[in-house]
Amino acid sequence: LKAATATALAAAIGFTGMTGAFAQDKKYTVALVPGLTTDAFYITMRKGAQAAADALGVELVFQGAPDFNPVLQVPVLDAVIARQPSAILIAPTDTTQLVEPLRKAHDAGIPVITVDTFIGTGKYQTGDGNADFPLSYIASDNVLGGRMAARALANAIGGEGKVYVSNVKPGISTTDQREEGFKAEMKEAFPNVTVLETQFNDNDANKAASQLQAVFARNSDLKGVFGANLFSALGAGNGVQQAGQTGKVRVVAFDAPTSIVDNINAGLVDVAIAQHPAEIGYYGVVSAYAHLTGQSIPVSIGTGFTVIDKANVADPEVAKYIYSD
Ligand code: T6T
Repeated sequence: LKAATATALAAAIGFTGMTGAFAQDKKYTVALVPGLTTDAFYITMRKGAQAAADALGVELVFQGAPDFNPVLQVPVLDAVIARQPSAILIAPTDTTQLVEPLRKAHDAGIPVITVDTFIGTGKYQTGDGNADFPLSYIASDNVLGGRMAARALANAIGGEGKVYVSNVKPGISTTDQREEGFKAEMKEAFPNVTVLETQFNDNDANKAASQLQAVFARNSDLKGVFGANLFSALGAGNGVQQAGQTGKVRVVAFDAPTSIVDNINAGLVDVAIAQHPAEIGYYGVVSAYAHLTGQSIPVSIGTGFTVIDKANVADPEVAKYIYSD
C-alpha cells in the first residue's frame, strides 16, 4: 500500500488521525479513550497527553463516549481497535466489563496502558493471565486520596458526627478505592465519626444534590459529605447550598474543576483534593512511546495530589492544578 493511497483511504473512512501511522514516517498514533469526553478531568488529561505527543512527534487521537458508562465506552473502543492505532491509552469505565473488549486490542497486538482507572485488580504483568495484560497503570493513588479526604472532613467537623460518601456507582476502580480509603481512615483514626450509607448518583450532579437533601431530611445532625469525584462533589455542594446549610454541612471534594474556586471562596467546600490529570496524560503518551521504541516501562506510575483550601487557592503554584474546562 503506497503512503498516498493509505492516506486517502484513511481520510475516506473518516480517520484522519491515522494518516501519520500510514505514512511510514515512523510517526506513531496513540489513541486516548477517556471515561467520558465532557469532564474537565479528562479534558486536562488530554492536554497533558497532547503536550507529550507534540514533543515526541506522535499523533494523538482522543475518542470517547459522552457518559461514564461501559455500554457506551465499549463500541468506541471497538471502533478505535478497528483503526489499529500503535497503542491505546484508556480509562476503563468498569473493572470487569472492559476486560474482554480490551483483550481484543491485546490479541490484535495493540499495546494497552490504562490511565486513571484499571481493569481486574490493577496489578498488571503478573503472569496470572487474569486481566494482567495491560503494560502499565498510570494514575493517582486513590486509596490514599480517600484517606486524605477522610482526614480533611474529620478535621472540618471537629472529629465527630455523621457523614456520608456521595459516589458514582460500584465497579469503578478509582471511586471504589476512594470510598475504601475514606472508610478505612475514619474507622482507624476517627472513631467518633459515623459514616452513613453511601449514596450512588450515576455521575449525575443533580441526583447527588437531591440525595444530599434527602440524607439531610433523614439526619438533621448531618455534619459532612465526601464527594468522591467531580460530579459527586459538585452535586453534593449544590445540595448543601439548596438546603441552606452552607458552612454547617461541610464538604470535601475530590477533583478540582474551575467552579471549585468559587465554592471554596464561598465557604461551601472546605477542601478539594486535586488530582494531576495532565501528568497522567503526559506520562501515558511517554510510556506508550517508550514501549513502541523498544524501551521497558514501569508497570505502574503514581501521580500526586494537591490539597486546595481557602488559604492556598489563590497561590499560582496551587491554582495551576485547577482543571481546564
Ligand atoms: O475523578 C475523576 C476520575 O479520576 C474518575 O475515575 C471518574 O471521575 C472523574 O473523571 C471526575 O469526574
